[in-house]
Amino acid sequence: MSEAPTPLVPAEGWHVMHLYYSIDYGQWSLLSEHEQREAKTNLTMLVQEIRSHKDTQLLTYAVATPKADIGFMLLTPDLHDATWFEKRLTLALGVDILTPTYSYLSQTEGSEYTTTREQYGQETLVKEEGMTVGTEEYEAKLVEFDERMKHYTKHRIYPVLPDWPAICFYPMSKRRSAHPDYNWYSLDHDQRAKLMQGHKTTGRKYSGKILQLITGSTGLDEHEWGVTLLAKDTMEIKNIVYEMRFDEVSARYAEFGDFYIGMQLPLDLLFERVCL
Ligand code: 76R
Repeated sequence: MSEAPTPLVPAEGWHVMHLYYSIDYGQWSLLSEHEQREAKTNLTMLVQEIRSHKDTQLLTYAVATPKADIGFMLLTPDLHDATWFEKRLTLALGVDILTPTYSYLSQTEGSEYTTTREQYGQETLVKEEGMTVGTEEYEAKLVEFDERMKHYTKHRIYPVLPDWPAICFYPMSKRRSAHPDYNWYSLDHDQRAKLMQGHKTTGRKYSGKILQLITGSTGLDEHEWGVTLLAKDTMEIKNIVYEMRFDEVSARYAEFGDFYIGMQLPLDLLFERVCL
């Protein structure tokens, strides 16, 4: 046997796959009750195996509307593992039961627009909140900021996703039109960073209500980012996406792919939800 392949692990972060399947209920109905039970046990065991793999998370969800029936979000460092898990998930209920209908490959990544300590001090504390540099209040706010950003930066590269019931996924890109006012990539970094300020302010309002993960996909898949939003109420998803449409970065520069809404469920309940 040949040696195991060299791992394909990004220097920083993990690979992420969003996987959507439809169920072939015709094929499923041809299985005996015993075979159906066995198939479900197979998938359950595989999900457990994947979840026990190092640095790996697998979210399982039922998909609302017939765009798909079952969805998985897989986060794992090595692309070999991701692909091996993905093929086995496709086959776990038996050949021809699950048909992939949509998928998206991306990687966790940091952001070049993350607020710096200096920006926060100058723009938010001094300009917006009228504080004086060096005061006790100012310093306390900076300590709070450092703590929050340490958490945020770590979350973007090595996230831990909660089991919140609603999961929304959509891919997006920033516009590259011939018109310079509508070409994100022809703006210089300062202009882009400035535009991102409004986005961050809107985003922070949803802290605690929306858990957002932006993963990068340039060169990996069709769009430039994958947007994953977890929430306890689908209204929060609708609200944040609506509100962000008014931010200049989204209003002027964002282009979106299809939207998928899922309900995170443990497998036994997921099987029931999708009539398996
Ligand atoms: O505080 C900071 O400095 C980090 C703030 C931050 C950055 C840099 C942030 C916060 N985002 C950043 C970058 Mn975001 N985000 C989206 C979408 O539908 C749409 O219109 C856009 C989809 C949502 C819903 C969202 C939510 N964000 C980005 C980027 C650029 C990629 C990069 O980083 O280089 C994109 C494409 C993008 C898209 N964003 C937040 C949110 C929310 C809820 C927050 C607040 C997070 C928090 O503070 O807890």
